[in-house]
Amino acid sequence: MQTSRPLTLGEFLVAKQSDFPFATGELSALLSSIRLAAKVVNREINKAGLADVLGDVGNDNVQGERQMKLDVYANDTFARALRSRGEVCGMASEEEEDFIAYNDPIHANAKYVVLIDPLDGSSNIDVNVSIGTIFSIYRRVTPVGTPVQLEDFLQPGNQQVAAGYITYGSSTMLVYTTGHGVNGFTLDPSIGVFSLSHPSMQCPETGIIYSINEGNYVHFPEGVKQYIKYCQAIDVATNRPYTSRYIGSLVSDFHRNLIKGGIYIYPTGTKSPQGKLRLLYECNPLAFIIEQAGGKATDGYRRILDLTPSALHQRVPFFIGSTKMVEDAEGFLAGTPAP
Ligand code: P6P
Repeated sequence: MQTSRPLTLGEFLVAKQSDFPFATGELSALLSSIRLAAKVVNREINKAGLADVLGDVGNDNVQGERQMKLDVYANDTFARALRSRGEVCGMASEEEEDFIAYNDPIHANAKYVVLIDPLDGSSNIDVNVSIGTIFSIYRRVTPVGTPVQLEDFLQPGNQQVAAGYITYGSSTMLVYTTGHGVNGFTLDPSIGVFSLSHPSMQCPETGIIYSINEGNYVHFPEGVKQYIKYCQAIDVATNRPYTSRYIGSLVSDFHRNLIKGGIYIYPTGTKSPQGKLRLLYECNPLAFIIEQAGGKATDGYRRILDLTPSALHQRVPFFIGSTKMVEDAEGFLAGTPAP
């Protein structure tokens, strides 16, 4: 008896390959390598309390942030998975100061580069709060067959070929877009398969959840302070006060807001004069996803995907989520409060 079951990620990749008339299967193979790495990292995270993978490695990464054992493990796992296929000529990671070039003969004719935050929110690992991986994929802009260059990585987000994230939460999900909508796949650990669980994801145009670290309130720009007070004001006509939800794990806060509607804000502040989040491997991929799901992502003034990167680890202020909520916040930043 044929029992109906959701498409697996592998079946979905093959079915959607026709979205790319000149597809040769390379992007599908690249996404399959990310799928494999996600399963391997998921396994380590799920036994974090038991295996010797908790805690830090005793040094800081290029960001000056304490490097957790699982940060290093995730970085190495994704780097190995990407290197093991011939589709990627280089990788840039939050955990690596410079990009990694795959200049050997196998990768010389590869046409994609990958930028990745292998394990975002890793400070939450030791307290069993959900964390995530974020990835961004571009076609190289330098000639195929030559060594990959920094300019292959410093492309505006509107040039992304694909972007996605894995959230290691109550269940493990892989969510991605190739510019033809957003689809979510949930890992069935009993058979080690990602199955289509959230087809054609759409972000509600507005919502009642705002996500921001209010502990930094005194450091926020005046417009952000006004927006927070707007969220907290009583107005039944606009469903306020809103609900404050801040996990401290970008992927988790983003994923909840994508599904339920909401806004995530990491603005400038004295501790983070440019903002905290990185344009290339956090903001751009999530901005691609949210726009494909009908939402919006800006730096408070400009579309994230149109920003021209100047450095691998460049930070930008980040306003992302339901279109109306982002526009309300922009209104306060522009000095004109939302109606
Ligand atoms: P704060 C984790 O370090 C991260 O990059 C995001 O996952 C998270 O949303 C944010 O930083 C939390 O930063 O300053 O509020 O602790």
